[in-house]
Amino acid sequence: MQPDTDILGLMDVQPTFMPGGELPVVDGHAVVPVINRLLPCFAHAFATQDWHPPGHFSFASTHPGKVPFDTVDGQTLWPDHGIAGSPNAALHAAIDQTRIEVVVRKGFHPHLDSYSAFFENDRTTPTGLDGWLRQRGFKRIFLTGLATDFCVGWSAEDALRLGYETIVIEDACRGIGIPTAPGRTTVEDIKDKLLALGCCFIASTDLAA
Ligand code: VGL
Ligand code: ZN
Repeated sequence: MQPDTDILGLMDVQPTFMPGGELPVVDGHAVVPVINRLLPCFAHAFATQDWHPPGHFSFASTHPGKVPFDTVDGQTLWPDHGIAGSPNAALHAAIDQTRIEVVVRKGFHPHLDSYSAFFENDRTTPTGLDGWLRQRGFKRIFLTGLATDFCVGWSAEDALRLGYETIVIEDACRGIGIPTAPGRTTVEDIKDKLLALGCCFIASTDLAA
């Protein structure tokens, strides 16, 4: 480990993505204790929050006649979730925030969705995180959180393209898993894409006992 240039990223560890939340990821709450065991292995951490205004473009409820998981122009439509300022959009209360030095909120543009921590889904509007990480000298990013196939996966892809060494800690993530082909979901699809880009996948036990 390189304490000055390694950083742990917590992606959307928000109750809105956990059982009982608006867009529950199966077993999503299980990432919280894993992340709390990983945090002491790092001197630095950052977090993201999905942070949407009511009536956001990505909500099925915004599109008459549409239901969650329909698509419009390639955009997957979701249940209303991650409402800026709502209790379920907070970072999960049990997360130890001691080492979290910056929190990046994304998805606040009403007409643009944002999965990645680096760019909105137009893949050009930056969140500013790259500048922050670069100015602070971080070179290697370890990713955790929700969801493997959206926020984590898209962030990993952008991190790799931006030149960061990128490691996904698999058991510190959970995926949504939308079917894409027989026997395949968005989780397998993103993993194959990330492996081809040079992403590493490890287990939390590789870092923390
Ligand atoms: C996410 C679905 C909808 C994510 C955000 O950040 O993983 N997924 N909005
Ligand atoms: Zn969202």
